Amino acid sequence: MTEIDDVLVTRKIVERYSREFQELADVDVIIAGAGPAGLTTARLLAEAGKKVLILEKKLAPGGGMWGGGMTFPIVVIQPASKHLLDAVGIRTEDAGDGYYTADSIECVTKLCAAALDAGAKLWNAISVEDVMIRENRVTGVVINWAAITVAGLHVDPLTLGAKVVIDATGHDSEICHVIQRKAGKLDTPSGEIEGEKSMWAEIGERTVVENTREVYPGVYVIGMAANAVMGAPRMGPIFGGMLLSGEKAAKMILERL
Ligand code: 48H
Repeated sequence: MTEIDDVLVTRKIVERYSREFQELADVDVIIAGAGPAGLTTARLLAEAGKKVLILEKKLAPGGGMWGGGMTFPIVVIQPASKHLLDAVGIRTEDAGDGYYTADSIECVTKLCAAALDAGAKLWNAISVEDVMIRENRVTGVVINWAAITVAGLHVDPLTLGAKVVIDATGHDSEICHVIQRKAGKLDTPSGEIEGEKSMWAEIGERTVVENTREVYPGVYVIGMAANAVMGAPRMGPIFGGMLLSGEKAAKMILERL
């Protein structure tokens, strides 16, 4: 058996991380947020051969999907989005009345595994705190360790370049907020973030797909963030719209890359 040298363990980790950091300093698509919408887009873009980097500020990917409905680990989806679960081997149950259910833990783990298997890279514990803008177009993101942000330390960040940036940060729509603060106008009815409306699943599920769009040159908003930015309702523990939003964004982005 090989002897384990503690310092060599350190070297192996730093060696690989530095190599990967160099390779991924400039990519086709950066996705901020590893919830169901971000993971679905990541898989589809990576399957199409794009260089995709997902940045997630928490340790665990999955966003709001782990907890199902009020921590009952079950989600509901509608038939129109079932193909996006089938594609990654997530088992669904026909619950009658036009609803399917799925285990939320199985959903998160398989959506994530499928994105990685397709070639997307995911870095956790990294926050996207700002964007780079050149000639009224976003050309990349500004990142910091999430632990630094949480500790409130004054540490200057680093930057990563991307042809397209996706705001998949959920309810908080953090990337759009940064753009609004720093660049002004977004492609929304008022030119500003409209704000999320209260629960109405039927409307919210439809609008989350309609609202998936390029909201500023070089930036797409998807998933719950799309409804938050466009002034549409939340929808509770129904996740099909998140997956369909991810699918729509991938199609739109592939048409231009
Ligand atoms: C890096 C960040 C940053 C940042 C946040 O919330 P999510 O699961 O987002 P979606 O859109 O894929 O799914 C929404 C769904 O989970 C949900 O909340 C629903 C359906 N709600 C309905 C209702 O009525 O409440 O994932 C977003 C991810 C999270 O993991 C965040 O930690 C991460 O984005 N994130 N990552 N940099 N600045 N901000």
